[in-house]
Amino acid sequence: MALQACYLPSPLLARKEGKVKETAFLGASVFEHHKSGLHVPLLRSKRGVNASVGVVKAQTTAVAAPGLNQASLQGKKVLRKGVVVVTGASSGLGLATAKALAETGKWHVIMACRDFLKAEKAAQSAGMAKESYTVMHLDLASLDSVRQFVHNFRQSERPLDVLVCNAAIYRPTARTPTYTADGYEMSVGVNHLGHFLLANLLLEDLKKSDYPSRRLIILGSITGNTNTLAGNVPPKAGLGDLRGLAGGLNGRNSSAMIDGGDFDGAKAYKDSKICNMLTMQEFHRRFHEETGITFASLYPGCIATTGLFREHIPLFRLLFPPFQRFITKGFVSEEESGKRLAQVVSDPSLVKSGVYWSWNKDSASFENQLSQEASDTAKARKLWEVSEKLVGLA
Ligand code: NDP
Ligand code: PMR
Repeated sequence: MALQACYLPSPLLARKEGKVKETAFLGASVFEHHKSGLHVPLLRSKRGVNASVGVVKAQTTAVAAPGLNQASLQGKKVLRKGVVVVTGASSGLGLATAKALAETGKWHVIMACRDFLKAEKAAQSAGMAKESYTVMHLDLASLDSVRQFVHNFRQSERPLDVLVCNAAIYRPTARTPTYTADGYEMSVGVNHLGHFLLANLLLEDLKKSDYPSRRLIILGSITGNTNTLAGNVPPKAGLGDLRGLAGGLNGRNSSAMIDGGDFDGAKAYKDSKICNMLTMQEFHRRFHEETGITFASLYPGCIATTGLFREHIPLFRLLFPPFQRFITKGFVSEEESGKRLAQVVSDPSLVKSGVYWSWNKDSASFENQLSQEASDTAKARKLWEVSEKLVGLA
């Protein structure tokens, strides 16, 4: 039987190993071995925790748990790194966040990306240390791929402490819809439905984590909130009564737009962001009290230089950064936005659940107000129920 050394969840440590004490230090777990010379890591079988540590020790070779370094194995104090999955970490905000977290030395980043090679190269050119990240394949445009990712992640036997649903596509110049492998309009399929399935499946893994603060973060945006100037730039976001989504969002027997209207690529993106913000709040209502998991969304600022605008016309890509930098003053660099999202992942002061975070001009975080539609509880429930059906959870 293949066995791997790993950390037991803290309640198990307390129960099975009277000599081990856990304390929380700077958002990470510190395991202190009280008896000197206790260097042998605890062991767990592939199928679960092995109760008989002594027997197992005699039969197996210990293998360092993923995310553990040699120094921590040899020392008396062992600090477990947090494990965070970041979708779309191959560019822009996701990459900057992965880099910011990796640089702290306290996080192992699972870069969940559709293009393995691009992600690997991005991590290298960002200067991320090899042992600070793992690239795993995830194509949110395929529900099979989402399920496969979850399977592969579980095979890795890493715990899951934080999930960041960051990946997105924006198709402002598309005249006709494109579709995911499952037949859903691409922007909503990738940005909302793929993440909806991923987050629901990985909720089980977050529940099992012994990390002091477990979080599920879903990116929102100002352009999905019609209580802002940016949110009033046409086409405005709006889900209507969800008739297009309920009809299958497939452009054949239903519209490719959530509200049942004519296809508009820019609106589809903004609609998907409303879905992201409603989903976060519905997760909070359904699971926060029971699990203690923090659910959060955010607007990281206008990161006008990222690949999100790759399909926009060249003139837009030229003028958008100076427009945001000098006119609206909403511009934020990729590096700064990465620090903001990294804060939502790990800062002990941002632990409140159900919050949509934003930052002021001095880069101080605050709890922002969502638009009426983006905080509509009845719509959030309906969106959840329809989405469950579309991704095969109900
Ligand atoms: P980028 O285009 O730079 O990053 C998007 C990431 O998503 C890329 O890594 C991309 O992969 C990935 N992705 C796209 N499609 C898929 C898919 N099918 N499966 C898996 N991954 C996929 O954009 P940003 O960094 O700007 O956007 C990140 C998040 O920030 C988004 O949720 C966006 O809505 C949000 N946001 C951005 C703002 C901005 O001003 N830029 C403002 C507010 C919110 P690949 O590299 O392979 O293309
Ligand atoms: Mg906007 C007043 C402030 C402000 C801010 C913070 C943004 C953010 N935008 C603002 C204002 C305006 N924008 C105004 C006044 C205009 C009309 C000239 C304008 C236009 C505009 C366009 C055409 N803005 C855009 C676009 C896009 O294609 C981007 C978009 O909607 O992507 C979905 C966009 C954005 N503006 C923002 C932000 C953050 C975006 C990008 C993406 C996003 O919401 O994720």
